[in-house]
Amino acid sequence: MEILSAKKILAANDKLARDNRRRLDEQRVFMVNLIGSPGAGKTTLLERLLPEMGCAGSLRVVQGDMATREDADRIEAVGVKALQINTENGCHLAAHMLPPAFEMLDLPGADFLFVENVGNLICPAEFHLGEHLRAIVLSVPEGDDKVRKYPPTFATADALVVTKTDLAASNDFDFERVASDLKRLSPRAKVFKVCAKRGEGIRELAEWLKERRESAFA
Ligand SMILES: Nc1nc2c(ncn2[C@@H]2O[C@H](COP(=O)(O)OP(=O)(O)OP(=O)(O)O)[C@@H](O)[C@H]2O)c(=O)[nH]1
Ligand SMILES: [Mg+2]
Repeated sequence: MEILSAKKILAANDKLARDNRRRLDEQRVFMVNLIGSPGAGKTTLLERLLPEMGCAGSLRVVQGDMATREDADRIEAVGVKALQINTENGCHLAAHMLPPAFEMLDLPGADFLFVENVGNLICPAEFHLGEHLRAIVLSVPEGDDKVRKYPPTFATADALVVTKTDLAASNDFDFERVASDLKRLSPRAKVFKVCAKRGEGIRELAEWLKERRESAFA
């Protein structure tokens, strides 16, 4: 009997991710995959970031959650077209889930597609979606040891967005330690410190994402 190994499943996912990427490139839509633990502040970040990105009509969001459409509702409340994917028992999004979302979100004409992956710091890392950029979201209350304790995930980061910086003092959060752990795993990754509650650090992140899109499609 033939065994379908995890390696083969990932290879099949990678192929579909490449197909997604080709389609996004053709349509000049820059896809950002946001990965982080449940409650890291991903949706709150998007609620503040999207209005900083410019024209709402040029933005699309896919929300991955096991259940509910609450996150998509939150995004639509800031005026951006969003689609909720419910994975039911699934702990991550996978590349095959994206093409139906592309259709439903009317992708041509968009500049950015943000994907908020299912809240999980481990499983989404291996499943590429065809994204141009991967941002790992780490909130201060999770602790400053997480980068070195979950290396496979952080090794794939193009950006690390540290959220809830208003809680740094009460959590003895060591930003320098986080940055040096990340440098070993993903030297290319840029670090952003963000407090969505106060709107701090959001503009810098928005500007950088726009620059990244411009250079990707130059
Ligand atoms: N203190 C503080 N709390 C925040 C900040 N950003 C988000 N939160 C809170 O963190 C909690 C989780 O925020 P969400 O944005 O829903 O987190 P999430 O990562 O989208 O969660 P899932 O989608 O369930 O994985 C909420 O109670 C937010 O109000 C912040 O900058 N500071
Ligand atoms: Mg969320």
